[in-house]
Amino acid sequence: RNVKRQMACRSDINSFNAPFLAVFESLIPADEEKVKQKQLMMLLEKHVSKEWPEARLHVYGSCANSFGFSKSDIDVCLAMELGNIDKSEILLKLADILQSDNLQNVQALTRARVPIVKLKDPVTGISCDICVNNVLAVVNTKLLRDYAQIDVRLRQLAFIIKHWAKSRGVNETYQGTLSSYAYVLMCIHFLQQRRPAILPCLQGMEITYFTIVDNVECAYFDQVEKLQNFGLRNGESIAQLVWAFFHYWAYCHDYANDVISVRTGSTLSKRAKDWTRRVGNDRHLICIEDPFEVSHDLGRVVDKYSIRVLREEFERAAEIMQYDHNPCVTLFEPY
Ligand code: 3AT
Ligand code: MG
Repeated sequence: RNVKRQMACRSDINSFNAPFLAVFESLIPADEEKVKQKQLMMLLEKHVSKEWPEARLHVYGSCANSFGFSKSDIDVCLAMELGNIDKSEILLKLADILQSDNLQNVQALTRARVPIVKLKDPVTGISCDICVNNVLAVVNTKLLRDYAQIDVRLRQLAFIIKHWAKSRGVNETYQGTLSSYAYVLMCIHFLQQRRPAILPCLQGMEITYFTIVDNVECAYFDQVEKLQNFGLRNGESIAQLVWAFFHYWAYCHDYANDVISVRTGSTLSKRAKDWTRRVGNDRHLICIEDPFEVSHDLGRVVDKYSIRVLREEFERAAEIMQYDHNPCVTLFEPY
């Protein structure tokens, strides 16, 4: 542990490109599903605009950031001026309105960490969570979507990593492992670190997109159609990248001292962020800086026990990528 193991990649690695791409393809939602999501959004918009004409609905999370699997729930944000009205009041009212349409299981969860209305559309079978004014999540969704348009290998890699994390039970924030959002940031960071780089650092470039949300400045270069050739100098294949991703998190990342930072395109020291000791429930055992809310460590859910689980899973995956005869199957075996 903690030793930087410089393993050379197996010589037959490229024979696994086709099977990994097949895994990726099998997880992409079909066009009909996207159509159904739009229909449900239109239904929600009709109800919302009748009650709150000034309000806007935004899709965020995996249905909008281009990292969504087929059959994902839709995350929706209702954005509106609240004045001195309570969020719970809005959510209860919304639940009431939607209940009267023929939606199923409409439930207002007003005491959750992020209060939401949950529902299921009986026509399409799609489930949906609606929150109020979580606008930063709408902006970080755009950032992820913009990164995905620069090089297809990000979307391929992130699908494979999310699928691995879900199969291995390490995509459960309530059990101290990481969110899908955190895994995608780990993929972006990793591709920014390749030499030559496969992804740029959008927040380090000329600002073409700017907004202030909850007193947080969000600024970056979003004309990603101009960056289509960015990653071309690096010819690494998807199988090589999956191998290197697990190698990096198993043997190369300095868990004791480093913070990964997509915002700077690099790593920062824990000392510089004052993330060296436990404060309340934030233990900082694996540090992933949120690109906009920079005081927010997405690894804060990880505890003494779950960090071991995570690192053992990275090591298992690295070993499989190095030695297994059939990594595209073994990697995703249920735990
Ligand atoms: P799944 O396909 O549902 O696993 P997802 O991308 O929808 O992946 P989540 O459901 O975990 O991910 O989260 C929905 C969105 O909420 C993703 C991101 O825009 C935002 N988000 C999630 N966790 C955080 C966080 N800790 N800080 C800031 N934004 C977050
Ligand atoms: Mg989601």
